[in-house]
Amino acid sequence: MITEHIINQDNDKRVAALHADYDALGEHLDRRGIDIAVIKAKVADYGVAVPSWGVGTGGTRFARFPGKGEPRDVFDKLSDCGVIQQLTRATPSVSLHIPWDNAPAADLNAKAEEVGLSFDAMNSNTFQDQADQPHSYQFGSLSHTNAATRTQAVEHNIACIELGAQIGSKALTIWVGDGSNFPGQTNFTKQFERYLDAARQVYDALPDDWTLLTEHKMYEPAFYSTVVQDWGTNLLIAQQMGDKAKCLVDLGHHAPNVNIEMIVARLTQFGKLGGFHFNDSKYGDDDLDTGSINPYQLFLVFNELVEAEADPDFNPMHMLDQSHNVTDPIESLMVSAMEVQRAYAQALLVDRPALEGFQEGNDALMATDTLKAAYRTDVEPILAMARLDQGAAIAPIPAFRASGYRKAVADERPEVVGAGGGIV
Ligand SMILES: [Mn+2]
Repeated sequence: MITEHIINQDNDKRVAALHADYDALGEHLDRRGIDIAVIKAKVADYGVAVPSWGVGTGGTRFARFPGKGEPRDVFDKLSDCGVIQQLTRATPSVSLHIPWDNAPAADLNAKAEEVGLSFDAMNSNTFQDQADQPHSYQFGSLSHTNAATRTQAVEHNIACIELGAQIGSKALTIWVGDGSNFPGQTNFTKQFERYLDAARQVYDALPDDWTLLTEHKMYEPAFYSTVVQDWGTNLLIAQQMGDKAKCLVDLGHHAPNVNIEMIVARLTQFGKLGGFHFNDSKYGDDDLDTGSINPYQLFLVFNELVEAEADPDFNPMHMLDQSHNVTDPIESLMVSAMEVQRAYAQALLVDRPALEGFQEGNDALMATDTLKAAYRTDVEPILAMARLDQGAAIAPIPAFRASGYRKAVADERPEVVGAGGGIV
């Protein structure tokens, strides 16, 4: 972990300028009828989970280039996630992926306590064969034509729930690679029936206070059809299962130009928005850093979330899910967590009574300008002050680079060649 001294040393260089910027923004927001302290408190309360696999270097279908000091196991991953939380105070929890992160629950709990983290959703893996499993997932898992393969996949999901229950997790995310590569290869209807039947068995094993999250994806690893190809199919699954089943929206899993914020609104309206996998994309499921391509879209998603926030039961899970091929994963995850916070802060600035008035009066220009006025506001002083208040870094990237953490872990962790890449 990084010493407080390193963080304070870097903060000392920036604190005077931050106070000046924060006070100026406070005056500006005050003229708009907004109390900056209220926004800062909400930002400070906000957290986005880090995926354990995100701290390793990802890869593409072409190659994987190992990074320096990559985590060797789940405990190294938790150390790296602890650093992200320490410097940003925006990532209080970690989402584990089983079997990649399999370890005794007591050891996971002890390490999480040591680095100041809790556990978010559990992620099962039935898109990849493990060394000791009798049935292959090459032709699917929960929807496989062979009943024994489906049973094996169901049992794996139940094992994930059992481990999760011992480490304080409250959700299971099922993601499958099931689908087809050729027209005619699979009967769409029978395949989906098999999927629903197997998913039902997992759902029935879920504790009462847990949520089952399913995620849609239109292509990859299957390239002709996937069994959960779009949000419509995903919603059908959640409706078929019951109240504990909800839909996960991965920002990268949509066709180009799809109105994702509207999907968010629809799922919210019917109580089926379970959570997010934040990332960004240019062409397809590129797994690019959150907010790096289309920060306005991210803001519009958060505009819907803030609109729904008034309902106390509305509590979707937020996680980053991206692949880092040319950056230090710790740095990318810190920047991405802050981009999510930024979109949230900007969405909190939307003048909602004014927006509603313009909507009711059919003033399209002023309605959209009301959103833009919030989006144009530079909220960085709010985010930075929220970090400073909590003992984190005003500027996490320079503080991380000054700490020498990456070099220190590179010295003790040998290069990992075969580790799992960024996923789904
Ligand atoms: Mn995802």
